[in-house]
Amino acid sequence: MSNPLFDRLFAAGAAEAPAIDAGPRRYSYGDLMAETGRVANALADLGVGPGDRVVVQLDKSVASLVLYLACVRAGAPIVPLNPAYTLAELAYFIADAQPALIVCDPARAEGVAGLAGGARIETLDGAGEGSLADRAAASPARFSAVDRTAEDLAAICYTSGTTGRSKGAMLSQRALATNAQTLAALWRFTADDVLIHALPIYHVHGLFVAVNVALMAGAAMIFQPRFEAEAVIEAMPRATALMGVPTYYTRLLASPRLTREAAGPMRLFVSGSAPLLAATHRQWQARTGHAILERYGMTETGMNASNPYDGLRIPGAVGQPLPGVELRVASEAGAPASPGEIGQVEVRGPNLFSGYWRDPAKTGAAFTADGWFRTGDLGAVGADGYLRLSGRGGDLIITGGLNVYPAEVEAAIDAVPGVVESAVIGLPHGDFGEAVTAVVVCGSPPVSEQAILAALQSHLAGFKRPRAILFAGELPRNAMGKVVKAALRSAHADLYGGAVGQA
Ligand code: MLC
Ligand code: AMP
Repeated sequence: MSNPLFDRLFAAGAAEAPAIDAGPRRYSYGDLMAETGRVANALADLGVGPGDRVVVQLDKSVASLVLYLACVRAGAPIVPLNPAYTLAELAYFIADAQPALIVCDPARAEGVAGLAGGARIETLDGAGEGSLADRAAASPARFSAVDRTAEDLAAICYTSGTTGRSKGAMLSQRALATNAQTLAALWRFTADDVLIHALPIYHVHGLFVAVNVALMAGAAMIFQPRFEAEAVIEAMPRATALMGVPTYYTRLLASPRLTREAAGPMRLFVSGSAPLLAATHRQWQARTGHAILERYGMTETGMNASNPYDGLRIPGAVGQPLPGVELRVASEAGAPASPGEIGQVEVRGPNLFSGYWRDPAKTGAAFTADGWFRTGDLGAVGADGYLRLSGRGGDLIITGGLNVYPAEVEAAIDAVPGVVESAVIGLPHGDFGEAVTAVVVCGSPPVSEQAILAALQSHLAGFKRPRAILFAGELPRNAMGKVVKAALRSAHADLYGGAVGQA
């Protein structure tokens, strides 16, 4: 009888050991266990049973972290969602996931009620106050973790589709537990570590890499509500490790307070979710004396590859397959690529998701006939055994570590009265790596940039809305009539000053 993920998350931390430092409030592993028990009891009282989905759209707080742990303990798959999503975006996820419970900010409750279907709604705000907190406070701390098999689901995480709607990646207890265990060992996490946790916890990086790795090692976390470069630098003397997206590293480098002394006590800086420029890697090493450890993963697979803890961390390379993970590159013809040859990256291993929620057709299409997952990423494995990524098959834009699918943004822009058509591209940007940019063809009378942005406000989360809108008489097309986005990208490559600023 066990709950493999929950058991492992709490296996290493001694009850009295520090787990979370959240400003004035600190929590030991014992406190975390008790808080988690109260929320798990509250979930049970609300009728949330094993397998029931819990949709969570909350600001980052210790309470929202505890809710994740309580869902694992209660056997209820969590569906974490970016708090920046509009109600229009939320409607799809709720209809698709069919949750038993939705937990949202009190300010959102009224709007969410109109979308909830049969789901119950409870609230939690950024300070951890709300109806769920009230229920938990009145509930006992003891709770027997619900029995789960390794194949039972722990989470459903939505990834946007290149075409069509978002797909819910089903993540099992096995996938999450084995991946975090592997990373904790590879990156040498122990109970002596203190991780600066500045990432959001609605995505794989902040939740299943940062939180799971730290807890499984019995380490402590300095839990910051959002990324602020100065707050991270301030925490470094009390910490040993940081995980972040490349934007964190470029913003930290922009601070004169980032020095070798400031970073001195730290032992590990991990980057992932988007390409880390080799220039950033080198600049970081020159300034702090530390080589950033870059790793590669995705929602469907967790982490796949990592630069080594000992040994060479190569700028521009995402490293070697993790222990237990198989990785291959398929050439265009489907044959194994030769060393250095660019092809499709495919992976296999216990870290893989269990398919897309209620979508066997998309699940089937995501795997090769011999059972490997097609990541959609392009890359090459060199003679040195390191994987170097060189782009993606589709037009995916990664901005500040968040994925944006042009098709979704184009559909929203095209729906604005007066717009004839649009093409959305990512252009090099010093802060975000890539910036969402729209090229729009208008009818007569023309529509202004402000009018388009205002119309998008209630449809798209801020990170998906274009940083700039360019107007054109027509879009470049090839002989097949398809918009040639590569031509648009090269024509406007310097719109934000190119990638130079990022180095
Ligand atoms: C916020 N904004 C962004 C943005 N984040 N715009 C583009 N890209 C982003 N990533 C917009 C807001 O809508 C707002 O616009 C304005 O920027 C200021 O918002 P903010 O909240 O103050 O921004 P900031 O706090 O500076 O956030 C930027 C950030 C954050 C980079 C710190 O986005 C972040 O923490 N990103 C990490 C995402 C992450 O965890 N990715 C991992 C995915 S898992 P306006 O117009 O409203 O003013 C994954 C798998 C793997 O990929 O391998 O890990
Ligand atoms: P997501 O769908 O949000 O999980 O994003 C996963 C995608 O992020 C991957 O398929 C890659 O394209 C990208 N990604 C993750 N880590 C890296 C990295 N270290 N370098 C380049 N791209 C990365």
